[in-house]
Amino acid sequence: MSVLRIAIQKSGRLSESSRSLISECGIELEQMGAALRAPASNFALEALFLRDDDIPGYCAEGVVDAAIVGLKVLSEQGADVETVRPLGFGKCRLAIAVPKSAQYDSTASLNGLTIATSYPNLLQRFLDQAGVRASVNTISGSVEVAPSIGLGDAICDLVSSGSTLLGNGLREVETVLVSEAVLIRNKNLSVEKTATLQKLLFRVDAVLRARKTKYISLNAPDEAIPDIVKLLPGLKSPSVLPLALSGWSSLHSVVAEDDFWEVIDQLRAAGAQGILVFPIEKVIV
Ligand code: PRT
Ligand code: ZN
Repeated sequence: MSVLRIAIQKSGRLSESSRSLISECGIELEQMGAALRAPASNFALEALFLRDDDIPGYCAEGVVDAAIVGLKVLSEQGADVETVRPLGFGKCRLAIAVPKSAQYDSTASLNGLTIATSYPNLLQRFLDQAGVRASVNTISGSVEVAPSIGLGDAICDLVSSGSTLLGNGLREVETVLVSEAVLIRNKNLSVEKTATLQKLLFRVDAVLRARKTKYISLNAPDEAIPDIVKLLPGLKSPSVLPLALSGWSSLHSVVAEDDFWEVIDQLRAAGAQGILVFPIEKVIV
């Protein structure tokens, strides 16, 4: 089988989660010290550790076959690659912020301002779409201090919790792009490498689905089962097993992480007791 070469960020916010994903797919990387590449011992894959800014270009050129990278790096560079999956980690947004005291009503308030950013292309595209005429000042780092040192009236930078903006006396006013880590691939992979990528994707999907779901078991009086089954659609429908105590059953199913607490409240109201919740490692449908 052809070895798939995949790039991940060397050191930074996406590194650990990228490595965890590969490891949860059951793929063991044999990294020697600080080596920039690591073959997998049990899968036709080799990982390359790169700076995030280099990843989209290398993938487009075919230096690597696939990669994990932030959507905003990819969109800023406009590299010619195919986005295969959003991966659910590295979530952040590219946002415009103004000093707390500045008057701001709508995008029209940006007219005539100078906006400091490290993402000039994404910002310019946003301004063009909004019909705003502002000047873009490209700076490479510490964008959040720009207004206080006279380098701009506003900034366009990445935000996750918002505490950096707050600490610099800035207020978020517009979202330019919502970003997360994505899996990308080169557009001209050989048939063999495409097959290896499909095999990897099968595992990635099982891991991502598992991260979004929990396994749940509970006890309920038999008359409550119809109501509880409606609340627990599961993968097909819940398993129902009789308890030793007559008139009672145990139900087993999966619930989505997103509406988990809501469902728990409804299950209790429907008569469920002894609710146990377990993490799931893989979900294969
Ligand atoms: O060395 P290399 O070039 O590879 O790394 P880098 O320094 O360019 O990137 P890195 O490791 O900082 O970020 C990698 C990826 O993580 C980014 O491309 C994003 O997709 C994602 N990510 C998620 C973030 C953030 N959250 C984030 N909050 N990247 C940067 N930030 C910064 C932001 O620039 C700002 O300075 O964190 C600050 C804001 O954080 P809050 O929590 O205070 O809002
Ligand atoms: Zn970078």
